[in-house]
Formats: sequence, C-alpha cells, structure tokens
Amino acid sequence: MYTPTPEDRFTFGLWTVGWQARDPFGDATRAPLDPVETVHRLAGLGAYGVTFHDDDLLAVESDRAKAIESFKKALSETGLKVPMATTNLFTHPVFKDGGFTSNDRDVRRYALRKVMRNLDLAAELGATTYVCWGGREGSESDAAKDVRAALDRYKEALDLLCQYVIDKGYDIRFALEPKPNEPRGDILLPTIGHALAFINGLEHPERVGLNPEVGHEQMAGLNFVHGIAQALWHGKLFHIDLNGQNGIKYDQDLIFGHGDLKSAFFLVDLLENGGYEGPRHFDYKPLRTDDSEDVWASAAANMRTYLILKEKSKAFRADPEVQEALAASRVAELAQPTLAEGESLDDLIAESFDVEAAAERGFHFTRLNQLALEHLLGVRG
Ligand code: GLT
Ligand code: MN
Ligand code: MN
Repeated sequence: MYTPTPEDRFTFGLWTVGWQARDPFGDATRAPLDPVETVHRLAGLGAYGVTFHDDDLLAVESDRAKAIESFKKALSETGLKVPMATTNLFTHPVFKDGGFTSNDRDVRRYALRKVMRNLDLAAELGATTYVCWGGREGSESDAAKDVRAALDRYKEALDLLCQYVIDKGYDIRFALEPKPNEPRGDILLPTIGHALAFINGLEHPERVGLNPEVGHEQMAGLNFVHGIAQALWHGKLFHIDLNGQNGIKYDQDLIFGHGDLKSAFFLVDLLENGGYEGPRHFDYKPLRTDDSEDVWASAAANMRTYLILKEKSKAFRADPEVQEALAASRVAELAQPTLAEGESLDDLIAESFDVEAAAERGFHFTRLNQLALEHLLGVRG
C-alpha cells in the first residue's frame, strides 16, 4: 500500500543520495556514489525519475562524454526519466560572488555559457524543467552589492536563457528556487513572494515559474503551505523540492516529514487536491551519521512518508465528522464571491448587518484542527 511506483512520480537529485556529508565543520563520512548505481538503486525503490546538476555527472567519472553515455545507458535500462536538470553555479570558487549576479562580468558570462551547455544536455535527456537555485547570488555586506543592478543582471540572464531555449526549440521552462540565506549571508529572491514578483518583470514571464523548497521557506519562519497555495494561484508551481525542516535554523534538508510533520500533511493534501501535476521531487540530505546502505533506506523513507500522508489526507477528507466540521467552520463559504452576480455597490452599502451577532459567532477551527491532528496521529480513519 505504501510501496511507490513510477505512477507516483517521485524523483531525486543525484546530489541528494550522493551527498558525501561534508559540512563546514567536518569531512565526508561517505564515499562518492556513481550516478549509474544511483539510477539503478532509485529505479529499484520505485522512483520515477532522477535529476542532476551538470557537475554531478562528473563526480566519479572524469571523462564527460563517457559519464553522459553511461548515465544514458542506465536510464534506458531502468526506464527512469529525467524531468528536471540544473546547473551548479555555487561550488567552484569562481562563483564565490555569484554566477548571474557576480560583480565580475567575466564570471557572469562564464555562468551563462555553463547553463547553456547543460541546457543542451537537459533537452537531449528530455527534461522540461530547468531549475535555477541562486545560492551564491547575494552578499554579506550591503556595501558590496548594488541589489538593483544585481536584479537587472538576474533579469538579463533569465531573458537571455529564455531566448536561448526558444531559439533552440526546447520544450523547457525555468523554475526559480528561492532561499533566504546560506551559503550567502543574504540571497537574492529570498522567498516565494520575492521570486513571484521578480518574474513579472521578465521578458518571457510565461517561461519562468518556481521550484520552492519546504525548508527554504520554513527557515525564514514562513508557512510553506500558504506559499505553495499562492504559487498555484499564480500558475507558477512548475516544480517542488520536498524535504523536512525544524523551524528557524540552518537549512536542514531532512527527509520529507522528518521536520514539521503537520505542515507536511497539509502540503500533501494541497498537492494532491490543488491541481499540481509535476514530479514530487525530494531534495534532502541523508543524515551525516548514516552509512552508504542507510542512504537507500532514507530515500525510501521520503516516498513512504509521502504515500502515508496521501492516505491520511484521503481519510481526513472522507471522514463525515470532518465534513461536518468543515461546514461548521464555513470553509467552503470563502469560495463564494463577496458580491453576488448582478449586485451593485449601492446594494452593498444599503445592506443592514448585525455586527454584534456576527462578532459573537465562533468559527470552531479548534475542532477542525484537532480532527486533522487525530487523523495524522492514526487514531481515526
Ligand atoms: C543545492 C541546494 C538545493 C538546490 C539544488 C539545485 S543544489 O543542494 O541546497 O536546494 O535545489 O541547484
Ligand atoms: Mn535546502
Ligand atoms: Mn532545493
């Protein structure tokens, strides 16, 4: 029942299971992982696809052509898809002040070339989403970065890249991934809201959407479910990075559901019922204390947790007591336009209203929340 199949559309980045667990205070605790082995292991676990940065493919093999060839062979042997790809514009020291928005113009030009080269490979492998996580686009000092100029350059980069995929005839859309900080002190486009506003200023806004990550909003104390609902409302949820985070601290990249579980429950409920049809992409880091075999159990845990929450969401919605509570809380009433068809503002002004009586009415949200909690805890349905 909780066994994933490709129909569930679960995907993983090569850099997730392949993370060697190097952190700012300690060395790697795991050996490098061959992308070919990753493809076979993920397929064996029931995943639908795999995603990659250009540099991920060269982690083990130093010959680019050979690395791509063996990756492709593994994909065709397993049937695993590549729905998304991205560029590493953050690891190499050349990107220490960013890629698209480095103060160094030569670096910006190199960054664009690096993205275009990997866009060709992404298209060849059938990817339709291209993620841009600008982890190094930012600053530690407000004196060091002219943010308005940086946004001009960010826009220039995306306008050029959109034009590139249009000219090449690629069926690819870009998905910006917001993050408030880490590794930079402050990162540009720090939240879903900032990124949505930025997209409106682009030359090809229809080609650019979002790839929000659970932990990235939660590390800023924001409500991820609200953020995703707004991205859906704008038609901009092109892709999603699922993981776990425990409140406002460093980016934890925990297994999905291993952070704020209640938020994960409402997120799955929203994704399953809110019209999102893209892959369920896990961007997590296996614990540094896990060994190379534990890694695969952690990959499976992401998918299993998602499927359990999906089941819980179904049971929650089907529970007659929940339906009654939803009605008592008047949740569906919000979908009704405030002004009726044909009604004028004069009609509205003329209406009489018992303010005191309305002020006294409760919304009974506690009961609803408790019912959700009890479903989640497994004592109902
Ligand atoms: C990096 C980052 C992630 C991004 C990846 C895509 S790389 O691991 O922490 O959130 O999604 O560039
Ligand atoms: Mn993260
Ligand atoms: Mn991510």
